[in-house]
Amino acid sequence: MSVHKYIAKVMKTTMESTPGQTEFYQAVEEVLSTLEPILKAEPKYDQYNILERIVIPERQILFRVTWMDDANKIQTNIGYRVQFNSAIGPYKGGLRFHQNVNLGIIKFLGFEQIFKNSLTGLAIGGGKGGSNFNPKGKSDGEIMRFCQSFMIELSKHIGETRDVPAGDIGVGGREIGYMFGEYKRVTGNFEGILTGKGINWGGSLTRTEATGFGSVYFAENILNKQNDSLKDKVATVSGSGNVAIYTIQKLYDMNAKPVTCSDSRGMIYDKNGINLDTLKLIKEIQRSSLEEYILIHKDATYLPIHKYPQGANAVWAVPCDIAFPSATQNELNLKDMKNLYKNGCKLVCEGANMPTTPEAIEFMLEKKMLFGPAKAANAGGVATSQLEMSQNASMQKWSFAEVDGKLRKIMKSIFDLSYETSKEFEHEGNLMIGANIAGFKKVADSMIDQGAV
Ligand code: NDP
Ligand code: 2IT
Repeated sequence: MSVHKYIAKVMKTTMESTPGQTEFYQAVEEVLSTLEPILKAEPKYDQYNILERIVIPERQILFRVTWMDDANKIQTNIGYRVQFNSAIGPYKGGLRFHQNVNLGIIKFLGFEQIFKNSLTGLAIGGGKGGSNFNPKGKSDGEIMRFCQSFMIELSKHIGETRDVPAGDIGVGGREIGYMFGEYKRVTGNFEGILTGKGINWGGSLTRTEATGFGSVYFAENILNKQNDSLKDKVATVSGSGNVAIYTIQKLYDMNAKPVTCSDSRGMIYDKNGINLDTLKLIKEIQRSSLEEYILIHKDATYLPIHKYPQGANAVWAVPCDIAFPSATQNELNLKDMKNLYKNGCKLVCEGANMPTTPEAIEFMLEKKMLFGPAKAANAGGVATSQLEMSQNASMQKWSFAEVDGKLRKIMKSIFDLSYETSKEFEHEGNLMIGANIAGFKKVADSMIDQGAV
């Protein structure tokens, strides 16, 4: 069978056997379509049915989460943990709490995580979980009771050498704390079963900053290869959560100027550069809307989402040298990419998972814009999670500088591996192809080594 037909066959079976999982199909299609060069070179992957196997999770757990709200009413949500692939290590990947979470979204994230984790060079398999719980407007007590109920079930399925969840959208230090506490209460064990823990109870320095910092280090590697750097570059950033905030912070360290950020309600443009202290105050401490930013910074503008130009994201209409989509999936479409290109943007570096639509990626590559794909560019978060696991297992505590230094090295090695692989398979500089093939190869070869699993 030709490689093209092999991929089409696996795509078709996936869609027929798991109906309605749109985001999952998008993630699978993106990976499989970039594997053509290695599938052609190495017939063993077809022979061992690797594609058929790799698109099916080893296990998926779906459970009811009931909790009591502040009005003493019982509320119900759905909890998920998809343990996708453990060929190279225990399942590892975040938990997302957001109202639009469904099985297809968790599967897309879990599938991406397999290749991302492999790229880090560390021994971590791929998994993801979460719930359709909407944290917005919930009291601290409600968040805690939800997290406790979620963990009562999740605790049966995780473990230091089995599955180690972490944060993602809607899950940060507070939620990890409540879940960790409940795990300890249920099992009686103080174990490193989650990453992103508090510094006083097993967390690693730099984990909070890692995804954003890593994404900026990755962009710097891309630019260095072009004999360029981030110095004096204007950057647009979307999102204002964990990834966006520390992307903005590191951009300042690198002497670049981030001029936008956004949340689910609107976006800020500040031509003077986003004020990091104000951003942290609004989002990390007050947990409120970005609209408050303009009360303090009169030069900045706020555009609510209902005033965005139709079919486009206003963040990507702001002229920039580099764009860092760091909010959510499919937040940068073809129209947005055309805006970026028209305004002279040279590089798109993905902090979020699958933020760029397939049509936008195609246009960007056609126009020879530079591209840092999510699986490589945002891998600093999970890589630092593994450094947290490593410190827990060896009962050590490393300094901020030590962890940051390791993160920087890991991002460089991910860049080098993706670049070298793109070259080896005759698509020099196409980091999407390089990252997907390099990530796939290690996992697929390990699956072959381990037999019919
Ligand atoms: P947070 O919950 O901390 O922040 C998410 C941000 O994106 C918030 O500003 C939120 O707005 C905004 N947002 C979320 N959903 C939407 C939406 N549908 N439309 C518009 N804005 C939206 O999450 P993270 O920063 O951790 O995650 C951001 C992205 O990065 C996700 O794609 C995640 O999978 C990815 N990622 C995260 C890693 C991590 O370590 N945390 C590691 C690698 C990737 P609001 O404030 O209004 O809620
Ligand atoms: O998408 C991701 O890589 C994450 N949300 C982080 C996962 C982790 O285990 O740190």
